[in-house]
Amino acid sequence: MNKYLSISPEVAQALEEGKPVVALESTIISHGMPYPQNVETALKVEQVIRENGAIPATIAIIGGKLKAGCTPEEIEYLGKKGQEVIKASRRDLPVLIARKEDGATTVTTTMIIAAMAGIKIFATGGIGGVHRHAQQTFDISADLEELAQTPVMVICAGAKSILDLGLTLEYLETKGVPVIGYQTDELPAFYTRHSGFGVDYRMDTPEELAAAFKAKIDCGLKGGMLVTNPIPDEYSMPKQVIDFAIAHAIQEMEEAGIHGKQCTPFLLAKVKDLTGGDSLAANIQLVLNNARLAAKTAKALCEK
Ligand code: PSU
Ligand code: MN
Repeated sequence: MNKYLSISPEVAQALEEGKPVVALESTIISHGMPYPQNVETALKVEQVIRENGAIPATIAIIGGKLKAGCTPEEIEYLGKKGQEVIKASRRDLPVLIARKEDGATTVTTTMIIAAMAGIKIFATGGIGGVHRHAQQTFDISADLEELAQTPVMVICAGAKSILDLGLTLEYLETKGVPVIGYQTDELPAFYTRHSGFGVDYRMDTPEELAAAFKAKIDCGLKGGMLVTNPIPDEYSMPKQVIDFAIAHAIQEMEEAGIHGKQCTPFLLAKVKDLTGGDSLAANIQLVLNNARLAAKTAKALCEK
């Protein structure tokens, strides 16, 4: 184990005893939702994971330490400090460690730290991907490269159509990342259950997900697996409302000349403003739904 990693006693014990553990990211806390809903949601997600038989490990960088398992106080700290916590992707890790700074982990860095700790399953809301107009901007999330190389299963609700979903799927195919639809043949689009794009495979039980992931690990095939779990029907949003908000947000972003790591947070915040509390409520529900599936899958993987 490396000296920069700090695994909480509860998570360390669970891993040692071969019990199921689910990793959770912290960019969703510091950058993805407003305070105090971000903290409430993060704690609720942990509770849902426990209720479904696994141990939660919220991942973050605090004072330069790579944390696998945050305390409720640390989650409160990350939530309250919000946007001031640096959004930490792969390229940021070494600098934040050396400077003993805080970092909110994206899908990328959560996968990295989960893999260091020996955690195999990770639940979140949405992943980054190939942005619209990436042909000009080259804006492709590091999340896709991480899925190509780090052996962690990421359970999400698909990707928001702030991205080019078709190009995101092409990229994942090139990189050899299996894209699984949970109880669906179609890639879900975060707030909505449908995108019009097919997934590689449909699987209907946590056991099936665990078996495929175990096979991947046992064969030494590098990289992760992307499980896309549609938002429950009763919480999904009308497609026109979301499409309108996203189109508007992208236009504003281009006019404002936003680029680099600011793009995703800018778009997410704009979409949230334009759709009011509805999108926040949907966001919370889909994360809880993913946490449930992740806990069950982590359990199934431990039983294999
Ligand atoms: N997409 C969402 N919600 C999020 C993110 C993406 O719907 O919170 C966050 C995740 O942490 C993801 C990161 O890993 O944004 C991707 O950022 P970028 O596009 O800059 O790589
Ligand atoms: Mn980007």
